[in-house]
Amino acid sequence: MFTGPRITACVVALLAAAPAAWATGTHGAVHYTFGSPATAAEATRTVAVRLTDALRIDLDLPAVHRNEVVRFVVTNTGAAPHEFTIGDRASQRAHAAMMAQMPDMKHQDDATALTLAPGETRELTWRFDKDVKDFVEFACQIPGHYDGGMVRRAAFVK
Ligand SMILES: [Cu+2]
Repeated sequence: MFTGPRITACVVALLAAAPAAWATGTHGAVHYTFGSPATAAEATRTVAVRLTDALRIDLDLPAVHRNEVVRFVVTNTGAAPHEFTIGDRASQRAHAAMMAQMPDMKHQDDATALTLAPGETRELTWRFDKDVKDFVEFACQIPGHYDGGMVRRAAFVK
């Protein structure tokens, strides 16, 4: 069983905001409806991602396949902070609602989200081991960015 990052304020808030989309297990464990955290060493694929001030997420990932482990190497090429979050439609909507309430929220201990300063490069590795309806969603949840188009989708292939 995954017993990784402790539950963060962000995740706790999401649990409150969207109880149907999230479920807790034993103490300290976080379970996601759209996959599981993984390590870079487990990756079966590496994808470069660029976040830009034009509110674009540049990545070449039209589809993810079930059980693929993808290492995202994310660079913020802009002059403003950006985020890279992974989820499904429901979780991204819940995250957007949270960020509207707490716009300064950071995600240091959240396995599904990176907050990147200008010029920064960080990594996130994700195992797509749970069926996602229709598509996986990648988004920047800094207020105004998601609505400005800072979202990309990848089809989920079973
Ligand atoms: Cu952004």
